[in-house]
Amino acid sequence: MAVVSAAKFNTSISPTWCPGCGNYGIWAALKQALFELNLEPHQVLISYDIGCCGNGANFTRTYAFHSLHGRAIPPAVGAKLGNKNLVVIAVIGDGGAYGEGIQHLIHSARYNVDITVLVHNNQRFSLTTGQATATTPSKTVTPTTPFGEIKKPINPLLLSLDSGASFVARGFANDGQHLAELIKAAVKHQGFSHVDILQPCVSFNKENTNEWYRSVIYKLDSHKYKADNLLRAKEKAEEFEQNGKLPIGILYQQERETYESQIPQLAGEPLCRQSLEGIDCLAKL
Ligand SMILES: Cc1ncc(C[n+]2csc(CCOP(=O)(O)OP(=O)(O)O)c2C)c(N)n1
Ligand code: SF4
Repeated sequence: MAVVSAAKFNTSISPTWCPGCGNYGIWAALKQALFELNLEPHQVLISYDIGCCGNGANFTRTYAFHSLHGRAIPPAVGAKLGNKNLVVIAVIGDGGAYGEGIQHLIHSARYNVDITVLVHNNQRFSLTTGQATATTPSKTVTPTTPFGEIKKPINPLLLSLDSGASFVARGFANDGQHLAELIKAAVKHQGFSHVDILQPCVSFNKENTNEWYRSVIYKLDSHKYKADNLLRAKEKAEEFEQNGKLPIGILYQQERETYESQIPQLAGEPLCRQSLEGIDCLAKL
């Protein structure tokens, strides 16, 4: 019998994340979003980074590519250029997205490739037991910062706004319904979508706990906050630094031509279906 729920995106393998990990909420919201978008597993390609978040590759039934650390975005871009009919998503941690592979976030935002990047932001390199990343707050003690982090954290939403991302949002792992709505909007958006997801890591981040997040998070009211203004979005992105509050929701959305829509060779049939007949690859050598 056909499965007609988000469970159709399950594999036979159960998640191995720590009990209480925020990755469970993100995983459930992602499957719910794909289900509500009426997508079938074969219509979706998820490129996973290395890390706890990347282990979702084993538990989620879609096409999947498990990349190198910090490199989930380039294969996602390649997949989209190769088959524009696929829904393409990159799942990546803050260590990979905002540290080791930060250039890929900046450039694919600038290109406005039509992919969705979901960052599991737990403010630690969690799979390798909790070292500081680029989003770890100053003064935090971790295995690599035993006397407290002395560097200033980066603001990932400001970074992608400044890089030209046409959809920028922030979600919370443990507010599944709200997060599923954000993921749906991000996937539907034609262009580069960046969703930074606040994700409690119960094993290696004892500061940014579920309770702490709930005390500082508030939802953007779409009747009062219009996400069409870059300056306003930047102000929202910086609110935590100003008043200690973390707005979740869509901060910015703008229609802008995608990279692939401007390349004549990508018009018509997806590249992977185009015939190579009559093309002499060595002609100009
Ligand atoms: C090129 C490379 N550098 C470092 C590592 C070691 N490594 C594996 S997982 C990981 C931490 C991942 O942290 P993050 O990207 O934040 O994801 P999380 O585990 O928190 O989900 C590191 C540093 C690696 N596998 N490859
Ligand atoms: S180490 Fe942290 S991020 Fe990794 S599975 Fe455990 S709680 Fe989740």
